Amino acid sequence: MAVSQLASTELLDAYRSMLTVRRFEERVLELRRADAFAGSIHLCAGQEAVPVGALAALDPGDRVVATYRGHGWALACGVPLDALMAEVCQRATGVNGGRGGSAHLMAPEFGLLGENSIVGAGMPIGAGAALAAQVGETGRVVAVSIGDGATSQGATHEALVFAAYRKLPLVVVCENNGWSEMTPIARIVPVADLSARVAGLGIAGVSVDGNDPIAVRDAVTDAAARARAGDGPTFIEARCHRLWAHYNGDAEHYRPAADRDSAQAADPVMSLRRRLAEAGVTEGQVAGLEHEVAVRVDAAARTASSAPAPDAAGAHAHVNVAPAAAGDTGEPPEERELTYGKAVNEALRRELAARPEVVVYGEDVGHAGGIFGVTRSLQEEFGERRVFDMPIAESAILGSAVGAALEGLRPVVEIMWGDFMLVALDQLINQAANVRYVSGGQHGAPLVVRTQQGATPGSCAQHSQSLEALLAHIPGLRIGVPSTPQDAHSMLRAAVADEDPVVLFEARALYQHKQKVKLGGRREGVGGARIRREGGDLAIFSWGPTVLAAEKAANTLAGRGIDAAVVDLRWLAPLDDEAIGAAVQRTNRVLVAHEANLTGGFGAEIAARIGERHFGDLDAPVRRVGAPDVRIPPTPALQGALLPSAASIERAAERLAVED
Ligand SMILES: Cc1ncc(C[n+]2csc(CCOP(=O)(O)OP(=O)(O)O)c2C)c(N)n1
Repeated sequence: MAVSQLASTELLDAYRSMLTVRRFEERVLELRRADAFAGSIHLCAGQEAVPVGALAALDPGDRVVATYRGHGWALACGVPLDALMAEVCQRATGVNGGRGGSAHLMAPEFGLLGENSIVGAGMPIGAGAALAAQVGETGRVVAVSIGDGATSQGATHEALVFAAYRKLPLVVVCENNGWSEMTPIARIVPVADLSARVAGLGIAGVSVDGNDPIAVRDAVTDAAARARAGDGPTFIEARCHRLWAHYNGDAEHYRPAADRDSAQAADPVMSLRRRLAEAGVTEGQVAGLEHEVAVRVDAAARTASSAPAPDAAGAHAHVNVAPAAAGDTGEPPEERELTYGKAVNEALRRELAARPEVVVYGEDVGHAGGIFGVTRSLQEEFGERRVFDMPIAESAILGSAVGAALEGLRPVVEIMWGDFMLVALDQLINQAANVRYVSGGQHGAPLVVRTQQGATPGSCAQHSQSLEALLAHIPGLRIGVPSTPQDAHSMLRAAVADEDPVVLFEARALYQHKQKVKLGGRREGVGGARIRREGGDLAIFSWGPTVLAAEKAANTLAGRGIDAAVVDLRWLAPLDDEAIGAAVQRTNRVLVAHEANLTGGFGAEIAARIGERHFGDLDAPVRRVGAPDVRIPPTPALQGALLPSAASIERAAERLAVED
């Protein structure tokens, strides 16, 4: 549309919004320089036309995922000036009570699912929110803002592959400001149009003038229409300039003066001001608007800088909510003999039947029913919309679960082998685990990750690890390690009821184990150890497949007059400290047995807790049995020399029973 054809009110609205962003960023920089708050800030001066243009094209119910350079997106979403300024200034009155700050704030109530300090990480989250829109048929569109540098990220690529495959209602707005921190994008990426990078993915790509809010609005309007029509994602490259440094402490020693000059010359706020005059808006009108914006932003800055810091007493709060309590499934109780794998399948089937918000997905999970057959027949029963295959893209699997959970789905996703989670840990540790804390308890990411782990004959070093301690280290995650068909079933059902992210490490070695499994009736809560064997001489704490070895060892020891209790801890987070304490009090001797290697294994945590809480009660130090600190070879003869077994547990317990 030619300038003269644009209504002056439309231009004035855009000018007001862009100027608000610019003034906001100026005040933020001043406040930071005055030490009104701490840390780095990444300001969006020069890029205001992108969020303002994009939001002009979106509907009120649509969603936005932004980056650390996201103040403009937050303002365009309608996050109130005062609450936003206070958050940037790390105040109690901030939109997240000072827990998000400039780079990691969120306001889903205004459609802003969050900023992100991890480059590219918002992409899978946005794809997950788009998945929720598609599954829930809400008609919503999700816009994700990324930088040019983020186009090289694996998470970005994975999310695009996923969005193209599922035709998700996703609009990616790539703000190409020419710089990836201190490196020009042109030096890294050998294509002039970043939008060309998505052509091979089957995604529509366009490049537009990101200095022009109307051009951005029009591109997003087309993309949103395509998304709402079910035609899938669009990638929009909005070419713009970074007017200021990458962050407040950046002296830009690497940036040629000419580049800075061209950014100044293209200043979108000044350009739009000139266009206002061409469209017949008087200088008086413009000056009035500018005064009004300055007054509002200055007031927000004043209010924020005099607002109180968050109360330090609350610093511990909102890591998790209380674990899911026991409840009633509403299903008639019954008992069936099931394998461990089938018990998981039955839990998924019942959750899919009971809760329309449950979706189940992962690699080979849909049509084929999983490489171990655990999800077999679920797609036939519940349809391709709720049970589906994923690309080989673990960041997309885990990250989309975060976005989908934020938007009301209950994703239960499968990571085929625990070892594969390592390629996508960002989405669990930096994303899922953070949501509740950063939002001051206002939002959560209730999702379940099922995976399987451990060594079996022939499994190589990249398919054998026991990684539970790695994730149990992360505040915000719940970790379960079921050792029986019953627990594989019950713990999964409890996990789906939980309001926080749960990772369940199933035991591949046990998938064919059979047991009578109680189904329906009462649903367990999350947490709680299980006493597998009573005993007064010593207590063996264990979890996962090692519990079986511990039981076998205890039975043998009983024949020799040593009475060992076996406690299956089941949940490492939340950990059943009461059960640990009770077993310590009864026996005064503790052995921890796990398959993972010892250094930094979860046994070390248990030993430390017992040391801190029960030191005077112990008759001997806490002893541990686990793999030595080596890699796991596939060869059974070598595995046998490394992995804990009933025999090694038995030997350790026998020594411990007589230790002074
Ligand atoms: C995964 C990850 N790698 C590196 C960084 C450090 N880092 C922060 S911003 C940035 C530049 C990103 O450039 P771009 O995507 O173009 O966005 P812009 O900063 O220009 O908005 C880098 C490398 C990070 N935060 N996350």
